[in-house]
Amino acid sequence: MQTLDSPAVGLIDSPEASLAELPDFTSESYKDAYSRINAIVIEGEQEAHDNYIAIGTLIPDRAEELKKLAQMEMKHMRGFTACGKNLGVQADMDFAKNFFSKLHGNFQSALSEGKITTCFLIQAILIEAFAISAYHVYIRVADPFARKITEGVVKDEYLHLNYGQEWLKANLSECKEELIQANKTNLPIIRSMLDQVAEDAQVLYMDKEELMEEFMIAYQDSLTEIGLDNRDIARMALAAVI
Ligand code: PL3
Ligand code: FE2
Ligand code: FE2
Repeated sequence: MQTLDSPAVGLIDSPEASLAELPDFTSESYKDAYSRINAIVIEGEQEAHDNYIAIGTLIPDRAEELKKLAQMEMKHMRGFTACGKNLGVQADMDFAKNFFSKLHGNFQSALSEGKITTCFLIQAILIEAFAISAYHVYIRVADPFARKITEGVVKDEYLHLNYGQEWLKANLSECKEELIQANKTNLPIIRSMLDQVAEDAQVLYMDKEELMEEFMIAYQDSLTEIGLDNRDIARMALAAVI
């Protein structure tokens, strides 16, 4: 275990992390955990790309805008692929595909039924809030190469969250019931994904409670923006714990 006195310890200069200890990015245990987490992020960015293109087929007059979001996701995917390469890690893509399979299946069913609200909730709210929380926590403990990339990515993810938010807000009166139902089905899946990744995340010095806290902030802020009141939001958030 490195200590602050150890010469190998890296200190980063952002204020909130100025005294934080960083993991040993070259250790086998770090690389092993990273092979799964890196794959999750690569797969998540790829699926986000596909999902925005797919939502564009349901709202053709928004297809151009959605294509721009999708292109950003491809750029994110390439960035995170480079992060893995930089550490000499081979991403475990089979693991990642399985990790996303439930959410992927639910998105595909919603898509085939033309349920735009459910598609936006899954991709633009739940997945983006999950990504934002993970990237915020990761930035504090990432290697310098990955930190730079992740800082660029997280700004884009807010644009994506906002995009979904704006659509849901504009359509709230017609979509509220579907939104609540879709949340009830899919928030527990996000919760279990977080549980599944927690052990590997800890190896990267990413704390589970911190991840949950960041997620709840992004998620609740976004529901507020959409126009839901505190009681609705509390009810919706409860789906994560019961
Ligand atoms: C949408 O733009 C992106 C979707 C990606 C979802 C990622 C979830 C990440 C969970 C694991 C936390 C690790 C973060 C570390 C980054 C290398
Ligand atoms: Fe992304
Ligand atoms: Fe995104």
